[in-house]
Amino acid sequence: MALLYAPIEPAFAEAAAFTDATLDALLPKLVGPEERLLDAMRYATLGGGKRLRALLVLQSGRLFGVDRGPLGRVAAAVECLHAYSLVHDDLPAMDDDDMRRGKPSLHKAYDEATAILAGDALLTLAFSWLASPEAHGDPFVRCELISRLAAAAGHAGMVGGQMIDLAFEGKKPPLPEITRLQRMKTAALITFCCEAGAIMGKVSAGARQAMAAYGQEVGLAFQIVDDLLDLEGSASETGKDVGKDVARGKATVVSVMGIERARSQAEALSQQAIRHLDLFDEKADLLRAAARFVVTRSA
Ligand code: GRG
Repeated sequence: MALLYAPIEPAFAEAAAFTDATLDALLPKLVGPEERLLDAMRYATLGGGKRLRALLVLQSGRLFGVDRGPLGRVAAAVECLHAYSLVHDDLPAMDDDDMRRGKPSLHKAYDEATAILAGDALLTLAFSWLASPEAHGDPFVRCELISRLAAAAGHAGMVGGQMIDLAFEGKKPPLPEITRLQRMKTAALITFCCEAGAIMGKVSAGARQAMAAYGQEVGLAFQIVDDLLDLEGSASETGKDVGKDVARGKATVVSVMGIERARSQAEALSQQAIRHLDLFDEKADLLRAAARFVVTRSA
């Protein structure tokens, strides 16, 4: 039977408010002939999204006693990069989605050229925030954050996973290949979020490894539930069109295993994630609750 942890909603609300305020302060102000681009960057990043990645950065850092200011900057950087991935993912050449976070996708609200440029600018801006001394006083830590995030987001992570996702459309790849794709596309960035606090706290290799293992399982469970919500959820709750995976012939854990086995698999991953936190005390309870959240969420 699943253990009950403290409610996670207040931590999500706090992560969202803190991240929005940090993003608002860090994003460029609307000036000059490039104002349309800057406005689009704000449209993509502010006032929406669950802020799961920010929450994971903030809670992993809290576990290791990292200061809130630097954590806020790293959380904002991850959400900025995540927003880029959603903007590009929604483009007609990618998943071709008209709705995101309950409002028109960026290319619908603006235009495709602006969406491509805003995504590019958000991606690069995220790294500049990590390069600042305000992200961490130790330049070696900043370099580690930058190189780990680059690995998670690039060809061996999110972008590579997206390429495989597109290549698998209409095909029936074996389950291990789908799992590899989901590790890259979704779990790599979520793993970075969970490792970030350990990197910033300069903790032992064992503690960092536990956080990375936790992030992997949470990331995979999150993607399985995302695919389940695409099949069974509603557009009003998820804030985006549903039923797209079947329509596009997407290869997912759900398409291979079926709904019930996929749900059990997500549940098992959540339990496994929680076990990776066994070496931490009750300070990790919100992370334990986050692992429950990813498999019980409806949006
Ligand atoms: C480089 C042209 C170009 C495109 C890249 C990087 C990329 C396109 C796509 C990334 C793949 C991607 C969007 C994976 C999806 C992961 C996922 C389930 C995202 C939804 O995350 P939520 O539900 O979103 O946390 P919110 O809105 O709550 O932040």
